[in-house]
Amino acid sequence: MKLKYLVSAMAVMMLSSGTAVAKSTDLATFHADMDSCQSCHTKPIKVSDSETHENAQCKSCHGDYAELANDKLQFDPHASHLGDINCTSCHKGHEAPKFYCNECHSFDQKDMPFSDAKKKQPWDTGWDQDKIQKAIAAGPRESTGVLVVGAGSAGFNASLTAKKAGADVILVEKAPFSGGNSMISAGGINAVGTKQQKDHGVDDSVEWFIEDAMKGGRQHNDKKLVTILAEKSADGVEWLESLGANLDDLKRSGGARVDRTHRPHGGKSSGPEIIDTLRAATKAQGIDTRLNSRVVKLVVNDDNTVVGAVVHGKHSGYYMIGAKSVVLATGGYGMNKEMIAYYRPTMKDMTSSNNITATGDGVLLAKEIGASMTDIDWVQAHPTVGKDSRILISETVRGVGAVMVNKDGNRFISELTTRDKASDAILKQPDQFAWLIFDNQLYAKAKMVRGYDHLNMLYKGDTIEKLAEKTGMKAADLAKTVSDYNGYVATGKDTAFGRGDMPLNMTQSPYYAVKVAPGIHHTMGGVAVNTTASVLDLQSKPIVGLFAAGEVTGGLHGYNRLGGNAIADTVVFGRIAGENAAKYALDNK
Ligand code: MEZ
Repeated sequence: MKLKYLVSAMAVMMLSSGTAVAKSTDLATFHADMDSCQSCHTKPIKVSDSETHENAQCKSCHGDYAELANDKLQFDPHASHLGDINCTSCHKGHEAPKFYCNECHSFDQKDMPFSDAKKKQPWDTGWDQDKIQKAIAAGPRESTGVLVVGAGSAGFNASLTAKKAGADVILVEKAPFSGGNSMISAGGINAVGTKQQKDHGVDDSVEWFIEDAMKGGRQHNDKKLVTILAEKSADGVEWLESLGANLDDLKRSGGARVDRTHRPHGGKSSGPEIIDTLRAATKAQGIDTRLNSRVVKLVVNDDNTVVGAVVHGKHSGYYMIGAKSVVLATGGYGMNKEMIAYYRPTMKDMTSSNNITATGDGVLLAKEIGASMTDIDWVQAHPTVGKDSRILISETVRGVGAVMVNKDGNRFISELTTRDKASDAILKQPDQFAWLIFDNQLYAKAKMVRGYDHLNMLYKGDTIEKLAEKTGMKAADLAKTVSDYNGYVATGKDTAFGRGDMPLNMTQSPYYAVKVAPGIHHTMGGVAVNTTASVLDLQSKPIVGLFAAGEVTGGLHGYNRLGGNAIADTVVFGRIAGENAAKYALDNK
């Protein structure tokens, strides 16, 4: 019997009878009972913060995720959109397991092995100032050219670029898995002048890209940053493709006048595609990537030049890494309730579509050493987060053709307007929610919709009347909405709300609806940066040795970000930050 089957059989035995292996309340005790500490650990025991050896051991005995996939389960955590992450992210050796899926979903996961294990205090609650000061006083335990903080798309792109430029790189990530918010992004990456646009006959220009982003941001964006984003966006797509990502499909996002959001073919979500690619490239480049490693302080010398950071590692404790330059790629603060309550109190009770990692650490770290902030209180609500959930219903669904109606079944705005306007409009509807409705054509075309179906988020009817019945919409109103909309598709002109792109009519049964409401999605404000991705101080001068990219920064998106510009930001400015951080490190060796 293969070990993987043996173990699941044991887990079932434990759960059903409480016999045989019942005394093992955690994974470590269980393995020690079976064999010895060496079934997981090296001898002598030395656990790296990434728990690399332990995870290799898990996979060598139990198989990799593909082998563990179990299609008999309603929800299979081993075949998730998080990709190939550490087993110990969820199956903690000496602690109670943590079912990370439930940070966003609410799966009824009863049969997780060792779920009765006693909870140990999580390793990274609170920052111990004494230990931070001791680590600084002890001096760097090791040194590198570039230290990148945060392993989402911006951090991976910065690391790969810095390494390519010839610098030594260490990439640290506080979570037990990499990917950040980028990993759960579903929409895609905006770019102008790509081969894909040419192949699809899309006429676009850098000027249009800039105008759309500025209009979306209500002209509050830093135009110099927007111009760089537009000019370098096609390069960004080519770079991801050169690393192995597929971005063949195109769709239109809200606020864009043409199709410029690049996505993987076959309707796959863009985040997992991009992050899996970047993870693999980082590994192939041998970049020292450390999980469970939280940066708790930026270290500066007397003239406020950044000379490294103090890291709190899960197993290695507090230590200082000396670095010629540091790149902050820590993401936004959309999951930090206190920061939301402070900067944007009107949104404090709103759900958030963000990954649990988006806690604003970079803002706090940079502020502490005198960085300036831009637009820090500007927070975007995405109009279509699953009502009463944290699951984003991607803008792609509207881009591919879904129609948005209120609780009675009436349209109230163009589905492709910008997010700020769509969110405001929903909040003015009765009961402050909306339905996205679509038919079987869209279901077949947009693969992600099958994911929502799998999560039981969709209402379904064989006819429009049946759909109205299931959702409580007014049948006559909904029927008129659908009939009017089909008329607009036929004539190519939405005379009601001026929607620009209507790729599908709604004629093919079954019909579907998903209930949505606005949720926190992107924090537009953050650390102030210039065009070289240098972080600026309160006098708007660069803080020497400190760079930043992605959602931790402010200025690029103005008051409201357009869909598809966040991933573009992480790639374009991640690469710029990596390049300049490497240059600085190599020039100051
Ligand atoms: O850029 C985004 O945030 C995006 C495209 C999100 C989405 O609706 O899928």
